[in-house]
Amino acid sequence: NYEFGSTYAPRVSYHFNPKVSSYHFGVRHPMKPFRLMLTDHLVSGYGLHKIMDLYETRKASDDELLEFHTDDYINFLKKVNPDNVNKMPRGTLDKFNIGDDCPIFHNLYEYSSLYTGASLDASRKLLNGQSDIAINWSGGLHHAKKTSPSGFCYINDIVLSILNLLRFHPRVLYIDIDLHHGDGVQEAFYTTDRVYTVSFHKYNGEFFPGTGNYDETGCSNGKHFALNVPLKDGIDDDSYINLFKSIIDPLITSYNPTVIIQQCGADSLGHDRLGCFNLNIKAHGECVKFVKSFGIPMLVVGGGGYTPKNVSRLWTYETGILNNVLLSPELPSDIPFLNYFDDEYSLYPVLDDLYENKNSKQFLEDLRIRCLEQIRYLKG
Ligand code: ZL4
Ligand code: CA
Ligand code: ZN
Repeated sequence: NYEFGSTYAPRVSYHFNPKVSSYHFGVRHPMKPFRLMLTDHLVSGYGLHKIMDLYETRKASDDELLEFHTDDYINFLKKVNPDNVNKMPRGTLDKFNIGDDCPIFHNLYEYSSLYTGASLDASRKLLNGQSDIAINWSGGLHHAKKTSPSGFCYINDIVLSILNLLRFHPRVLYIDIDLHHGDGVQEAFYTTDRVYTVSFHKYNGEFFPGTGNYDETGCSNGKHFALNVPLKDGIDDDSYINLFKSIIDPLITSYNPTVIIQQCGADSLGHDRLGCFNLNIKAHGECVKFVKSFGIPMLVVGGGGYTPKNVSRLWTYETGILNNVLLSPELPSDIPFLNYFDDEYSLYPVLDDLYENKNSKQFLEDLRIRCLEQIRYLKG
């Protein structure tokens, strides 16, 4: 490991509770909280826990969850369990969107309040100036709605953290590089100019959650304060990085946010179980490094990511970046679950060899121009 970029040495805090990795969505469900345990072991295996402030996080309180979600929904989450779920009044499961994506599993409420508590703790560290960068890999559950779960997300820890940050921050920028559209966060702040949301994602009108075309740009006071970057299968490292930088650079300069929250969903990597992009770990990380280079306080959260070994590689690499440390490719040999990495004992496996890039040069250039036109509305 060696250090880089010594000019900006942010104070970094890392928010985690090992308990959050012990819940099970059910056999074969792609969302595996265990990936968080794997990440934590790799982070400490590389010695990164020694250079950050570590906080074991608490559960968010009901009152905190009610800052965004409805009473009705929170009460349902609190009382439902696998044994009583089929005895609920008719229509309850449909009303609360319970099914294969969002199943009722044991201690679901505890799981949700734990990852949310970690994001709220992290946002508090930024608010009181004790951290410049606060990390919660267990958060980033961007689909959850005010009155229901969606796409593996029950409580929207991002919306709740942004609401917390808005108490003192005039302008919050939300950047979402998960494979999926950050619909829950976009929707929550669609009519305000105090939060700018931007999401890069796979889009074809059908792919989950179905929203996120470039014509969704906000409404009312929020008109021109939402940006969507709809992409096709197979996007590669260079195309993604170029597009990301050429959008985020003018966006940060024009909007001038006082705090940034970046959702780092790992399903945009190549070889993801639910994915269709061709990104390598270093390219994904380059997007985090670029945002960090502006020196604006950052809340960094996880999100999707369905090939656990690569999720943990990525988030460990990004923890390094946020601490100005470039990690050696050689994995630490003394970590629990080392056998998970037996495909290749490297932090940087080749992940860009699966899909054809369906994003032509012309398509990407048109998209870039469209996005820059949107950003230009911010001036004057
Ligand atoms: C699964 O194998 O596209 C859930 C979900 C459970 C186990 C057993 C049930 C088998 C893939 C997905 C049947 C599963 C049918 N099990 C799932 C329209 C859909 C309806 C549900 O990264 N079926 C819904 C949600 C997406 C849909 C993506 C991304 C979250 C995030 C942030 C959420 N939902 C079609 C799918 C399986 C399953 C296998 C699955 N679900 C893949 N994509 C979806 O943005 C955390
Ligand atoms: Ca996204
Ligand atoms: Zn996703």
